[in-house]
Amino acid sequence: MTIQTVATTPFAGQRPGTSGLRKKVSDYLQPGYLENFVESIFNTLGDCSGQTLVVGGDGRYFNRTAIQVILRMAAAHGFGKVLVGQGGILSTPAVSCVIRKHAAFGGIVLSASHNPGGPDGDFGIKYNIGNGGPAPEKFTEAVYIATQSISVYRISDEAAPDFDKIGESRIEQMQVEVIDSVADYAELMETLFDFPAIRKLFAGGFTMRYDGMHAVGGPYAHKILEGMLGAPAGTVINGTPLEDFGGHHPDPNPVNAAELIAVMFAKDAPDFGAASDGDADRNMIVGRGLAVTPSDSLAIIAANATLAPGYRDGLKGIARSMPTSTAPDRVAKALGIKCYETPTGWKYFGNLLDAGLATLCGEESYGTGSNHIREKDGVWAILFWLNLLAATGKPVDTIVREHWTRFGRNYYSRHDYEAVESAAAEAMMENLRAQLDGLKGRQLDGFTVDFADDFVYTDPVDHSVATKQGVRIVMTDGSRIVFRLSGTGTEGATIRLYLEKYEADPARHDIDPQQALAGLAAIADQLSDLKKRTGREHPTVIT
Ligand code: G16
Repeated sequence: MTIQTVATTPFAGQRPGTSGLRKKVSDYLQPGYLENFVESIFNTLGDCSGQTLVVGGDGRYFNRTAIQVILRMAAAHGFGKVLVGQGGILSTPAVSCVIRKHAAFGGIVLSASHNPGGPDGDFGIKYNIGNGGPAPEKFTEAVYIATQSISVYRISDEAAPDFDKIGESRIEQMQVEVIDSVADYAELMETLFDFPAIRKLFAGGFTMRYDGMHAVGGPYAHKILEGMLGAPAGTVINGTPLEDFGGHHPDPNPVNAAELIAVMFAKDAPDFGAASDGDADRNMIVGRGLAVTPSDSLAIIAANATLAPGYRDGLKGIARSMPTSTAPDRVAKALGIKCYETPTGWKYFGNLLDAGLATLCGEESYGTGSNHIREKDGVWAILFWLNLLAATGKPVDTIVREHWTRFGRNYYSRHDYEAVESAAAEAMMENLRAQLDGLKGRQLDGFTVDFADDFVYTDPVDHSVATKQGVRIVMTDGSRIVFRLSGTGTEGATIRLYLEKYEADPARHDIDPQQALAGLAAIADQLSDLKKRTGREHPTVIT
């Protein structure tokens, strides 16, 4: 069989966003669209000969077709070996784990994460580097530049080998090894958490509901929770990955995981509830009658980290994305360690983790993780909470309330305005930026502005600078209003408004968050003129 050199022309708009190239499936179905992007990745990598690549995805529509193309193109580019998850399945954290364990050159993750799937849904591709983490911006920008001038791509004309059965085969000179999708990941989890204590917890009648949302987390939860940890069958619901996620939006938040929330807020609720997203890197933690915010979850994990065997020696530091609440900062202060504030995007944590500056990382967007891999990790976060529940013997709501009593409560909410007309969203941001210089010291409905800026991040390791990472208005009491445009949407623009208010007094820890934040929401609307500019009276989603 031969390597074909196929003539092609550039597609506009192949610039990776917050996390890879996320587009409608219909975009990816255009002849050459996928090939152009993959060719640009390989060309940006340079000499790939003899190298090992990891490939897998969340099982959404087009996953299998994309893997076949990638295998044929990897063979044409001289890769020595590709490790593929059985059936094309690998969660995003599992890709990171496999890259690291097998010292691979890098990996390709096929997922649009929490975005809906199916022929009318979304698809995505992301390249991860040898440390197991998302490629940094300088790489993704180089890929984008390559997509703009591409004229040919190289591909083997041999059919891609079957990747449903574990085993080895070849395409051209390249070895294709189909691996168990869960084994390497499960083995790593066992080194981090007290599995015997969690097994004992389940054996004692502890009940849990894990919602796989018909996404890739299901196989991992089946094997680890019901298999290795002895949780009763039925603990995992919606545990079979489907190409369209059963028509649902696989985003583990109280809005999209409403089924789980209903179970956890019922009278006979299980002790613990959890969910993960399309590619199983996000997580939601729910106790009886209480959904834990991602920012609180990170803070609580950090405050109790030494209860888990893998973190017994303590933390080097914590890192959170800028819009994430400052709850983890309070824990870092108490622990005498640093809390880094990065732009949104897991890629910004990579250097901090590699340099040993941070051990735990987290984001408001239901992402939590640590230095065990270089992606956020939904199942890991759920296991951390199980370890915590087993070690303390306390229920989720007691752990959360005790945390608030000790550190204070950071009321927090995100308001999303989806599929807004892009020009209107951009104009709103520009108008906010234009006001920033005049805001310092201004009195706004009982708050005084401490400072206002458009977040700029200088990486402490490689000193790269990321600008325009979100407009923030910070009050003298630490309350914050943050505006930014999402980098993961596929339709128009998504405006994200993040609201945070700190409350130290335990007597005031039971207010409805939307009520606690209503004053800040009104100020945000007044400053941005959001309703008038977008024509939207209400957010599309409130989490
Ligand atoms: C990705 C990134 C996260 C980010 C999230 C939302 O997550 O990895 O770092 O917080 O998108 O980003 P945005 O606010 O720009 O939409 P995922 O789970 O979608 O890969």
